[in-house]
Order: sequence, then C-alpha cells, then structure tokens
Amino acid sequence: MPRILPGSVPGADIYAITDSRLSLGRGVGEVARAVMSSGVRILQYREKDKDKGEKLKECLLLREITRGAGACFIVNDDVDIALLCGADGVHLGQSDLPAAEVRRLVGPEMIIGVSSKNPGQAEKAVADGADYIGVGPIFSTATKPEAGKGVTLAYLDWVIANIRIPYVAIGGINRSNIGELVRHGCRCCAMISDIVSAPDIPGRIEEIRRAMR
Ligand code: TZP
Ligand code: MG
Repeated sequence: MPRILPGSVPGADIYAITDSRLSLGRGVGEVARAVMSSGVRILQYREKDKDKGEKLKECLLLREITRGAGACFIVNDDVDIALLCGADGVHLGQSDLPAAEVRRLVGPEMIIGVSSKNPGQAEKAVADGADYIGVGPIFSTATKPEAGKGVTLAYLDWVIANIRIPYVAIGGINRSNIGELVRHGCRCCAMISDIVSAPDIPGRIEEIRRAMR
C-alpha cells in the first residue's frame, strides 16, 4: 500500500470519518463503500460506543474495503486494533497514548496522526514524530460537543504558515463553509456528519467537491 497522507495525492483532500450513530442506520461497511466509490482516499474508523471486539471486526471489514480501493485506513484511539487489523495508521487525541511511545510500539512505517488545537500541541506532535496533525475543531460541532468552541481559521492559518508536516482541518466543516477553508489554503478537510448523515453519500461528496473548487 502506498503511504497516503492528508493532502498528498488527489483524493486525499477529503478525510472521511465514520460514526454509525449518525449514519441513518447504515453499517460502517455500507458507508465506507459509498465513500470509496467517490474517490476519497483517506478513511478513519471512529466509533465511540462499541466494545473492542466489535470494533476489531468492523476494522477488519474496513481494512478490506479500503485496501481494495487503494485508500489509506486510519483507526482512531486504539493502537491495538490498528495493529491487529493491519491499518495504515492510528489517530491519537491529546488524552490518548503519547505519540512518541506509540511510535515505539508500531514501528517506523505506521502513520501516526495527532489532534491539536494550538501551536504548542502542534509543535509537540511534530517533535514526537507524528506524520500529520489534526487541526481543530475549526468550528464547534454537535458531533463532538466536548471539543468546545472552535479554534477558528486563525489557528489553521498558523499551521499552514508554520508546520511542515501534513495536516487535516476538522470540526464543523461542511459543503457550506469548506470553500472558505480552501481559500485559506487548506489542502485537506475531515468531515463526519456532512458525509455520513447524507442519504446519498456519493452525491454529497460531489457537492462538497464542487464547493472546494
Ligand atoms: N475532533 C474535533 S471535532 C470532531 C472531532 C473528531 C468531530 C467532527 O465532526 P463533524 O461532524 O465533521 O463536525
Ligand atoms: Mg482519541
């Protein structure tokens, strides 16, 4: 599998994330196939209410689907599940295991992403050997209310100007506001609700892409 990082190739401009609570009753496999059919090349598995056994089963399925599509597959939070399913990467929040320690577990090849909401966190992620950073929440979002108020586009501007590893903007991004991020120079945007809550996911991704042009 080629190593696909946010913004690195066509199709890595959108970083899709699962959330079966918001997926209109569809399973993660159905959602993942729809996302892949639209040419999106990064998919993250993020399921907050499931036990580890179910998460592993679903990740094995998504690994198969993303491999078939030549897409990068990232697991949120769970390093053990990422390793067991053969994911390309793992995404860590500020209260997950530290990236520097996770690197010792997963080796040099696995992609490590780290969430950041300020310059200090971004610089630490780089020093710890992260391959990319998450930037956000740009806007506050009902999908993750505990993330609090948005960091605004000012922090995204700072990342674009100062951070030399790939980044992905996240939080409250949708087809109505994504054009603004692109105008700020943003090369990759992550979305949960605007993608997985769409009745017609390929149609929605087409709308998002139109808004990015
Ligand atoms: N981290 C910061 S905001 C967020 C995460 C996981 C949720 C983003 O969801 P949505 O629906 O795209 O706003
Ligand atoms: Mg986490």
